[in-house]
Amino acid sequence: MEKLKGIDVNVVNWKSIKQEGLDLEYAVPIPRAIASDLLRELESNLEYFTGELSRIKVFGKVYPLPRQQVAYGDPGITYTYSGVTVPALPWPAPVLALRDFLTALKGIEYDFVLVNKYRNGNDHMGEHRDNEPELDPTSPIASTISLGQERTFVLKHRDARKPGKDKKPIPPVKIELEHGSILLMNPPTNEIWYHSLPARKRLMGARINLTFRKMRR
Ligand SMILES: O=C(O)CCC(=O)C(=O)O
Repeated sequence: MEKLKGIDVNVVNWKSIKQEGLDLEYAVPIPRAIASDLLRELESNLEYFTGELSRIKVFGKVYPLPRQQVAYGDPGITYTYSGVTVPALPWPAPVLALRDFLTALKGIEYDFVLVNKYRNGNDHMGEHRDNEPELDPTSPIASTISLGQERTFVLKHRDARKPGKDKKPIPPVKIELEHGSILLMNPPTNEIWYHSLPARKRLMGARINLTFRKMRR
């Protein structure tokens, strides 16, 4: 993806979103036409996990994952999902180009990416935190690149999820993730806030999200 190299990373208009324990940076640095080329290239090159890795276990019952998923990374990196550990697959060229673009933008050297494909508005991701022990705690945990259908990303403070009198009335933070956008979740966001991508039944378009991470080694 040579076109990514032509984007001037010094003029990106970053928006900072801050609250107690929350530190996000959001921008749309990839122009529409380039983002659409990238989406097409990923759609024709990526193959998603099948079998055991395309299912999740909830309270002991197994369900199909409500989205498609695949993981890439440097040699030696493994990925644990629903109790199964697999080696990250070798980087495909368009994904590597996006990783290098992030390094040019923010100077962070990511070594792993989880790719999620939401085929339409029914596909979603439930509330969770990316606080796995193998993640490097000093790097922005996930630098999320969004391509395709715009979807709402919802963050909820951990105290707003507590039951009964411990629950605090902290409103959720909602961000529309646009085609060609990047969201950085800086520490300590992932300790204190949960995030999700709720279903939006009326939306028909597909979205690919790439969440880059740096593993502790
Ligand atoms: O699709 C998204 O923007 C959310 C991805 C996400 O939460 C994750 O990969 O942990």
